[in-house]
Amino acid sequence: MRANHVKRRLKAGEPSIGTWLSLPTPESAEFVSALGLDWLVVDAEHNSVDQKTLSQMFVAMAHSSIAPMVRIPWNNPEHFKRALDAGAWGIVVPNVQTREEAEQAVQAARYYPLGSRGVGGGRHYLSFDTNGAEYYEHANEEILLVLMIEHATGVENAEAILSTPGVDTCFIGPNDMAASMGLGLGTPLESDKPELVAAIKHVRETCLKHGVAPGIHCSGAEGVNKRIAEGFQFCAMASELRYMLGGLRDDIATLNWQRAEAASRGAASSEGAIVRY
Ligand code: 3PY
Ligand code: MG
Repeated sequence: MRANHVKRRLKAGEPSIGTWLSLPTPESAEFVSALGLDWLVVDAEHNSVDQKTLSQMFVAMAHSSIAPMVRIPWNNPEHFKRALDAGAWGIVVPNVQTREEAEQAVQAARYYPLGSRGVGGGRHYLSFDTNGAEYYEHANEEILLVLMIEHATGVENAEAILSTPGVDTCFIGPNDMAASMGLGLGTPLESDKPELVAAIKHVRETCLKHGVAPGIHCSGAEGVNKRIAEGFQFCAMASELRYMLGGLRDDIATLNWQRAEAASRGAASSEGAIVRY
């Protein structure tokens, strides 16, 4: 059975870097999986990724050494079951705000005796390059459970959430966190607004207290470097969509012809016109 290198790195206190997949296509997943990142998270929370597309994206990543993960749409056992049975090595759970929600996520992510994940079907064992028996024996140890704290209530309850047995990693969503604190929808991911900085620091320190690897979404490589220097480990560099749009936009802006015409049509020329991450 393949070992989950992301889980091992995080347990050893090392950083592990990946990106988000926002485009619901196996082709882009395959291209990005060849770039040498540690992991990819298919974002099924904010994009039109259905169950079949998710499975096909995991299949497309399988010949690389990347860890295939998913952010499920919500903390609902059905999403866990189907994503794990499709072969996920890690599950990112949006917006966990209470201890009860954290416990519910652990229950859904782990087989008996740690949880109540349903036993059956899928291509889960193929994803770890093993057989069913070995998968069932080791799935609880190999699968990375990542709970997101991205709401002011989650920050208040960080102690209760992060002390829940079975939680491996906490991932901060700066956009939702800033929005829930009334700081606006356009707050940059690496904002220096004092309330946001204090909330992020509190969650990171609470992670360390409970042996949970702290993670956060970053706007790109510079943001990742900054967050790793602060002590974050599980860091996401934006998404493939943001890089695609950003690169194309920058090149369009250097064209001698068409630039004025594009601008007159209101084409994306400002940072605000590119996706948030
Ligand atoms: C947020 O910033 O709210 C996120 O969910 C990032 O993944
Ligand atoms: Mg969010």
